[in-house]
Amino acid sequence: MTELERRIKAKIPGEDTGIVVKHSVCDVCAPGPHCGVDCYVKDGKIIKVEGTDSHPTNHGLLCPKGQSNRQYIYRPDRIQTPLRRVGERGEGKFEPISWDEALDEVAKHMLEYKEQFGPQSVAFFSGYEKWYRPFLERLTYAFGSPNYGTESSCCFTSAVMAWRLAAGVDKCDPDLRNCKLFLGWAYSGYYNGYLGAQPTINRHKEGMKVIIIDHRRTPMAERIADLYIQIRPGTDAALAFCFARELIRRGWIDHDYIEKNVHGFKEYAEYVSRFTPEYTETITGVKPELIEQAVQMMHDNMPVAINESGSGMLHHRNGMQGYRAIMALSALMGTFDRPGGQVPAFLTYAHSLGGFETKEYEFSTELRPHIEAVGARTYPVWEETVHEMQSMDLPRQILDSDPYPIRMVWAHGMNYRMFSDDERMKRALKSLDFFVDIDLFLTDTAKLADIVLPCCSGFERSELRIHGGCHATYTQKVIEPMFQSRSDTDIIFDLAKRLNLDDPYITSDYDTCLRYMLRDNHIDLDVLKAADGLPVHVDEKTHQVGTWQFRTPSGKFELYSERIAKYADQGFTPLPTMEDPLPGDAEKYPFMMISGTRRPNMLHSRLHDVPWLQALGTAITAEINADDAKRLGISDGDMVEIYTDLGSIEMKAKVTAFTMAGTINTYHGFRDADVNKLIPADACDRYSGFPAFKSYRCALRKKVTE
Ligand SMILES: Nc1nc2c(c(=O)[nH]1)N[C@H]1C(S)=C(S)[C@@H](COP(=O)(O)OP(=O)(O)OC[C@H]3O[C@@H](n4cnc5c(=O)[nH]c(N)nc54)[C@H](O)[C@@H]3O)O[C@H]1N2
Ligand SMILES: Nc1nc2c(c(=O)[nH]1)N[C@H]1C(S)=C(S)[C@@H](COP(=O)(O)OP(=O)(O)OC[C@H]3O[C@@H](n4cnc5c(=O)[nH]c(N)nc54)[C@H](O)[C@@H]3O)O[C@H]1N2
Ligand SMILES: [Mo]
Repeated sequence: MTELERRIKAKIPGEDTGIVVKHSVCDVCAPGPHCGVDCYVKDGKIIKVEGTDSHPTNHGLLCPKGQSNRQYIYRPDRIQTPLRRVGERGEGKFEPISWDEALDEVAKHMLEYKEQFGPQSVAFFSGYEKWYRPFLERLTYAFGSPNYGTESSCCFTSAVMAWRLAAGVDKCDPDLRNCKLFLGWAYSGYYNGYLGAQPTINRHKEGMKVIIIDHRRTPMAERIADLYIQIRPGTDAALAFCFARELIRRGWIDHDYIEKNVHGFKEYAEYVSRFTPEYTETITGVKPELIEQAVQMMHDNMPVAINESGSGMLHHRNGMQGYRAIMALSALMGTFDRPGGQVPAFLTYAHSLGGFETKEYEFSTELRPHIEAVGARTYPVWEETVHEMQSMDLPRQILDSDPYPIRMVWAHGMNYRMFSDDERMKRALKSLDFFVDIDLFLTDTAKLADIVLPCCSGFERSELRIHGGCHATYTQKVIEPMFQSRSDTDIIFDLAKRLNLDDPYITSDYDTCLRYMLRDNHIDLDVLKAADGLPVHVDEKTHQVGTWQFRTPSGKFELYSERIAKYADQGFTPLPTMEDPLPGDAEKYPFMMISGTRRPNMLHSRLHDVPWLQALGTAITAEINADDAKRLGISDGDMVEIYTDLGSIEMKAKVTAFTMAGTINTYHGFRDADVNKLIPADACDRYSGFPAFKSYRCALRKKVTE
């Protein structure tokens, strides 16, 4: 082997080897930390990826998902050209067509439905991907439809609702650096946010105390919990009420803070007074001694910062109110907007929290028409606080045409298996007059479409990304878009030009729109673009701790929500209250099913077909407590059937001591054992519309094989 061959084999960049390094971000978690990725490119192909050493969020690290980026983007089922359906819906038979043919046909249908049924008959949807959302939202409203909706109708937004109702802020960050106790409510950092896990472990080593509250004994709980509390899923509100009661009873609350900043304290104190430790145990399964210990630890280790969970706390019938109950503790302890407590944060751009504000919201929503959006009537508290369609109600409205028909859906990366009762969603998509899906891969959802459009991956485009700690990147296009794929935003602008829209922005281009959104920031897009795809620090932190002006009707932290009070006649309660998370037939369906717990090597449905990650164990498993398994005669590795009134699925049993007795822990997004077949659409939170993915009654039996 020559020296040059050796250098090429070792993937060493250089003029002689023809290998160049280009900087981008990992687009697997969206939004996520947007970890910096160095792509080694030779002959237009990425031959290696590495974390960017100088990157402020990942400091050179990449998780297994990030490491597998090449296998993800070079999957053999990438869509190569725009496609037009020639077979039955779902059959997967398509003919290749040109971009012009495809977009002309789509625009023709859109304009027809607009003319015949009104612009609201066309809905626009985005799956988990976030980077193009401001543009898609503006397109929807410029077209005249109110029906822009996303995957965020079942992800995290319920927490945003809780915070907007309580304080008028989008979110809060636990102030890890300054707290003495980290209340890790549903905290599983190793599995769903490893970059945040290490600082937590480091702070624990420095003496920060940790309480973890989870129904599963996670590796995180094993490693750092000074106190681990195992709780029945979906019952956290009761525990939070009991903590509140005990703190109030002992006088361990901040009376001055409450007097100045809190609305509804008296009513709240009166409500929580019934949650004695003994009563709370009957709901949560948590022993009074543990509650006692936790409350004492909180008092001894002020200030307390509380973990904020994106789904574990929210995928329950009472998720939003439960979240409010937990966050209320920060108001009682006087730690909201105080060092070591909950620090107010804003969605800066495309669902990322940069620590500074932009004009994204204005750009996205200023053209929103005054027409009732999908879900607005079913979920009035959602409509009150969120201002986009509640997509969980989309299948119902498509099928029932109530209050008006939806004829067409334009979707970016839709995965129908994301929805509860997903067979209903599939029926709804099949019943549409026209359905367009844009994806990298010919997914089962794309197979239902009339027109499928190929988009490119993050490495095949340049785009703005925001990172926590006031950083922004304009990424480098690392390779040319594969086959005929294009970036989602180019597709949006191209469609917009065909729709006769009276909007100079959505008919222009990506950078023009960005300049509009960044117009009052001290961010020069040209400086970002000249930074070789590396992050630039943005010197404009918007919030100083301790200065928060409550954006609520009372001007205070609302334990009693005046905005919910407007809907009291429809049975919504202004105080967070405890509701039974598990109504139904306990004899027939004795188990509680938790679905979609995160795993380090999986991200929803998008990585199931990536070989390296499969090798790390994507086996479809149902985790069952060892005592339950013994009682039912189930051994590790047996096939079991999990069933509800809606259907049944088969999975391999994983018998474990880590899962709580009476619960079954499963994973979502699988073609063959699709857990969302089992959860009816009405098993959801009436406030947020979020499905009860993480607390639904089911039964279990061993599969008998002849
Ligand atoms: N590797 C990986 N990371 C991810 C994702 C992924 O798919 N893969 N998805 C990302 C996305 S979109 C989201 S929304 C977030 C979700 O992030 P989280 O909201 O943190 O969600 P989970 O990991 O499901 O839950 C965290 C912990 O809460 C526990 N839990 C579940 N239900 C309850 C409950 O009722 N009470 C209590 N006390 N604990 C409960 C679970 O056992 C788990 O250990 O993760 C993000 N991170
Ligand atoms: N049972 C159960 N169900 C759940 C959950 C649960 O915990 N349990 N979690 C819920 C939550 S929190 C979430 S976030 C959702 C997951 O939300 P999903 O939308 O189901 O997420 P993905 O599986 O990543 O699917 C998104 C699609 O986008 C495509 N895609 C990737 N990049 C791009 C791009 O740049 N452009 C376009 N146009 N497409 C792209 C992918 O190929 C994929 O087909 O699932 C929800 N459903
Ligand atoms: Mo999510």
